[in-house]
Amino acid sequence: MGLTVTEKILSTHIGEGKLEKGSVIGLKIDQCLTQDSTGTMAWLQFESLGLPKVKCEVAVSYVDHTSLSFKGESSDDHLFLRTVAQKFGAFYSKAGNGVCHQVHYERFAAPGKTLLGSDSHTPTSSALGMIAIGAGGADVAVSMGGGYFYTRVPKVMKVNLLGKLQHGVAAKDVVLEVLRQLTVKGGVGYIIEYTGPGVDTLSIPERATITNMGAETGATTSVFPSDHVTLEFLRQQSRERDWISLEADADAVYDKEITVDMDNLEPLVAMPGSPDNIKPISEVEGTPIHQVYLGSCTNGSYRDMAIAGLMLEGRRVNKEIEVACSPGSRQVEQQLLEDGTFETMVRSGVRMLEPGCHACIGMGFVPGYQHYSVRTVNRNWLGRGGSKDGKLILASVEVAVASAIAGKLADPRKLEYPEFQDVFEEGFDIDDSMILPPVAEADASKVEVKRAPNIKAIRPQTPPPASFEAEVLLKVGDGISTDDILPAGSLTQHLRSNLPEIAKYTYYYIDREFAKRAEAASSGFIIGGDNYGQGSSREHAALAPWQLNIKAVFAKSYARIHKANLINAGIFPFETDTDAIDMGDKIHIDLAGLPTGKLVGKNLTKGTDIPVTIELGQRDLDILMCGGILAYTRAKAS
Ligand code: MIC
Ligand code: SF4
Repeated sequence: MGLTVTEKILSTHIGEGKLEKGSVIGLKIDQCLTQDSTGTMAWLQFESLGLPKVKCEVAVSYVDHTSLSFKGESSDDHLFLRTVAQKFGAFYSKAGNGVCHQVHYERFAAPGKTLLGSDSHTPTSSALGMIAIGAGGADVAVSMGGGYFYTRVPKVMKVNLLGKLQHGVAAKDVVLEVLRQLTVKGGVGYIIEYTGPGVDTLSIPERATITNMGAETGATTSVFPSDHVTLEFLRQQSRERDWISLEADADAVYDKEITVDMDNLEPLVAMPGSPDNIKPISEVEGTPIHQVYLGSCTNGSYRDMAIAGLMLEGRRVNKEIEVACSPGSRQVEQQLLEDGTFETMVRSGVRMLEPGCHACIGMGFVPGYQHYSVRTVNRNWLGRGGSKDGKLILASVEVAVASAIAGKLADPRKLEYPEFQDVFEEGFDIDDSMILPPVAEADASKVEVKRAPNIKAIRPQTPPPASFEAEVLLKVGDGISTDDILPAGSLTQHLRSNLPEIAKYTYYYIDREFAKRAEAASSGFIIGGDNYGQGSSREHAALAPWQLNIKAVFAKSYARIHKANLINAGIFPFETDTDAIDMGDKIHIDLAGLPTGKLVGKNLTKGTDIPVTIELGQRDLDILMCGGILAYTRAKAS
């Protein structure tokens, strides 16, 4: 039987367990990445392992989420991240060098390798035929230290790509179509693998848009083969030595298959509220808008920006709206300067920002009350843009620019503009001067890790009692995202290394009293619905409730990364039908049945039983019984 690309890479990286669907394996990790908003926690946890240096082949500490340092605490975080990288043998990508995923696939991603990153869009690098997975900072810390990444062997879903993208239709529309078919839950438990004749027609930046936003389906990652297109891209980056050919065998077997026919695809948008709230442009054309934002790790490539330039040549953005753009990386920015696109953009009225995450995470360019903002980013939940009042529409660069010109949602197929030609096809003058290489081992020991007072150590994790009895302190519905649990943006971004402070913003937009209520109680529970904790890898969304004494979450189902983060934080992720449980109910649950995965809680307020399940591997169970991954790692070491 033939193998998929996924199986080929996983089979060469199994460190523990067997490659059988659903069973837990320990995966060897070749490369690791961290960024500034999850990185301080990841590196603090790495330090607590007591190792002299990172053990994976490549580790990179990026600064992109807080690159403009709206608060001094962020500059303190950057200094910590630089010195800790230098001490322990990692690369450091400075503020202004770009979004981690864009820089990583340009400068480090390599076919056949594995990458673990403390950011949910780490799968972007899988565009080059690698298995790149997002995880919580604790898991990344362990893999930086040479430890395996434990995960269940996912099923493999084939996306059969047919045809070729037509004028005005983009790779973003391919992934929006995948989201339309799968929804934000349809990828859970899968690695999505792209095959079929259409693959050949897509460049690496287009593939990266697709693998990036595949994260929104809940999939572990999305992977493309490594072919002649991959080789060409690596040649442009002067990295052809990293290339290997990697394709699925003709008789490879998949667990599920869907088809996207690019010949007949129309531009799509995700309307406010959720990345799977998909509408064809023809249905929503004419919707008035206030803002357009171009950039992010989804659409920040040279190709994306150059297309924006081609569409804007000889045109101006509509006078009534604001348009801003941040290139994905400094390499992209330099290319835009060299080919003249930067000037075209500025002349047309686009406000050019430095490379980084910026508006995508609500760090600037926050939409006003009930304002529609068209963005080329990947997420549009309530509060995502930095205020709960803005309405975010996700779109391709083509739709965003056509809308910027029209001042309302517009169909790019109706606009004439030249086809994209890559003027850097032969290669580009590579400048890595904003990536500091690892410090030589002899000098590394002399580096002092700089820690400002805002960088607070995590309080000790303690083993759970034999049973819990506590009140439901919050009940929420289906699809709660990590942005709901712990909002991003300028409100909290500078507090990422200060758990006691950032915890005060837990569920800030949903229930402003929650944090105070939880802090006052010595223990408590949260009740959730389906796909609880979807979205980012933000382990603060688990650590902040832990800081507030939350002992367990009862939900109908969980998103993969958040469930792992809850376990790492020592919070029990129980699964149950939560409809009959209400806020204020008192629940008793005995943990004796834990190893069987089946327990019965008691709703003391209602006098009813609550049958719960909890799916745990042996390692998960051990982590929970130690009180969290830090306590577990320490116990193992001693
Ligand atoms: C995001 O896009 O939600 C983030 C901000 O990049 C997060 C990480 C974080 O919270 O820092 C992610 O995707 O994991
Ligand atoms: Fe940054 Fe946005 Fe990408 Fe997250 S999704 S890494 S905030 S650009």
